[in-house]
Amino acid sequence: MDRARVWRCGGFALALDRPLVMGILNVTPDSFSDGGSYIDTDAAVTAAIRMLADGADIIDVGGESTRPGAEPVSTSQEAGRVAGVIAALAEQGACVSVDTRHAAVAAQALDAGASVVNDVSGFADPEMARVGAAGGAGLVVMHMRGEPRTMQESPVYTDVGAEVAAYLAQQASALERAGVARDRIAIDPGLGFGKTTTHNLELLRRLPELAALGFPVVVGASRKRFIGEITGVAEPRDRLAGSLAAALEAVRRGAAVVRVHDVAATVQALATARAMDGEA
Ligand code: HH2
Repeated sequence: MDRARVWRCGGFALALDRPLVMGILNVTPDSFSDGGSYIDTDAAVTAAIRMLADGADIIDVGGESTRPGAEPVSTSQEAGRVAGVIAALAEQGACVSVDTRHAAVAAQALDAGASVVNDVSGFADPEMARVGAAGGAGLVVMHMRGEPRTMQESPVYTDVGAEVAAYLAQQASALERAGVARDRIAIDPGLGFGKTTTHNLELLRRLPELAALGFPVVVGASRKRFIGEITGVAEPRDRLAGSLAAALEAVRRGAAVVRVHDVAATVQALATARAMDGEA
């Protein structure tokens, strides 16, 4: 790996010489594994501060559940859920990401101090690309097939690895053409977004192909349904061991950032794996 690389996210230059941990903060009543826990701003900020103390590099704040079958919320509702939390965390000096598909929400989040825009729809909306390009935020370009409400109905690919890689390369190039510096862009295969368990596993096996595109690769496997399908663990909160295995294997195959619910456990697992490789 090129050890001098950084991912530029607003005022942060995040060094990519070790895997980064993005802690998930869902300020929603209905997210698949932690919905309802942090709907109150103070509780959300307290949870995020705990994640930062546990070693999170970025806090990813979301105000709309994108779980399969989720109903959309209005952008004003979504922005209202996230803006106060983002402002409070940015004020504390945290690198904050906003997990949104909506340009109006991204714009308000950036005004509130977010340093990253994480778009599960891959900046396909020209307005989202315009908001993302303006200013210096880091951008996570994720692959999704279809819409959250319908995406799991019957996803079909000829070659999921090649199709996801081609899409991400195309979206990243479009952002570069819109004026986004290359070192602001990260890519994400979007595990579970219009993918079966077989597709997710193939994407995890083929992460080196995504890493070879030259952008930091973000992987979000934490507590997802495919881990439940592999292990028979129905309750998302009980999928920590599977989530840790997925995070470690993703990093071993080239992921630069892991998006996780359980920050302390993930930091501990990554530190142990790195020590085994003789890295500090
Ligand atoms: N997964 C979810 C949401 N946002 N963003 C990126 N970049 N990558 C992911 O894999 C990803 C994501 C879904 O997980 P979660 O936020 O826990 O649940 P919900 O969608 O219900 O909020």
